[in-house]
Amino acid sequence: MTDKLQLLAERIRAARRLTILTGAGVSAASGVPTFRGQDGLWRHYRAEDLATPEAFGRNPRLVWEWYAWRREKIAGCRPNAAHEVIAAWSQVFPACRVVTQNVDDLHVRAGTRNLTRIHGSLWELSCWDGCAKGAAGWRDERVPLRELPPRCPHCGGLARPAVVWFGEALVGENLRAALEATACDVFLTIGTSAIVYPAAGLVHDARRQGAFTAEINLEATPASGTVDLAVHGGAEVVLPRVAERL
Ligand code: BV8
Repeated sequence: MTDKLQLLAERIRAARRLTILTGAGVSAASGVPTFRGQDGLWRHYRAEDLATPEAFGRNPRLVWEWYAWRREKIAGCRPNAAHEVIAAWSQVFPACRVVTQNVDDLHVRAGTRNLTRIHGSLWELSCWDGCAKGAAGWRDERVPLRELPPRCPHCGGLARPAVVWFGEALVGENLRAALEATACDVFLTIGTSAIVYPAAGLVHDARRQGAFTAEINLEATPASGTVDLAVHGGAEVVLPRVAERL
């Protein structure tokens, strides 16, 4: 492991452009449940039953009960050492870009710069009925939410979580930023099962452009066979150990 950490530190130190893709595993040490792990969110629910516009259209209250529960759980969570190292690198490296699939905003709370939240945020809502003012979305950090489902403050219609559901396109500017970030010298994919696209395709795009690619995860994923370096360990343990070698 130590040799791998030393190699990764050397690659990061020599990099001009560093891109970091994160998934739920980066927030696991903060107490935020992952999706597909042993105690994951999807074990109690089927993604298709909750994280799709069809599911919301069928039963907005059920979907909101799930998101309200996640908001309450995440409200009590704090950024962990993995978030802190990534935030520090985003402030120190002039060309460090962070692309997260996470909707918990813990990277935001850790002070991460050049951050693209490609699946949106649990702390932002938008108008399900698509009214002009509500379509852009608004921040709502109330815990608990007094009424379920919450209403759009602009038109009184249904509000939805401003996240990207399965079958929904990513917001154009976020997808563009994520794709641009694959033009880099070092691409780290950290704490993601590498199953959800287009996020899972980014490491392949980076490799095709000549980036040194590395994965930090507790277990092997579909990306493990692609990356130049696979480090098995918790992000909250590995990242500080790499940082101390820089
Ligand atoms: C789209 C909602 C097109 C918010 C989520 C090819 C190309 C394009 C699309 C597709 C494609 N193939 C299939 C699709 C469709 C689909 C998809 O990818 N399906 C999968 C299931 C096969 N993709 C989409 O629908 C996307 N939309 O492409 O639209 C389009 C174009 C035009 C017009 C219309 C449509 C939208 C995808 C976004 C879906 N929304 N969530 C929410 O409620 O959260 S996805 C959900 O999974 C989360 O957002 C999460 O971010 C994401 C990925 O999960 P992970 O973060 O990886 O978490 P997971 O639990 O799976 O894994 C955790 C990992 O951490 C594990 O590996 C574990 O070992 C590790 N770990 C745990 N602890 C630690 C750790 N690692 C390190 N340290 C630790 N301590």
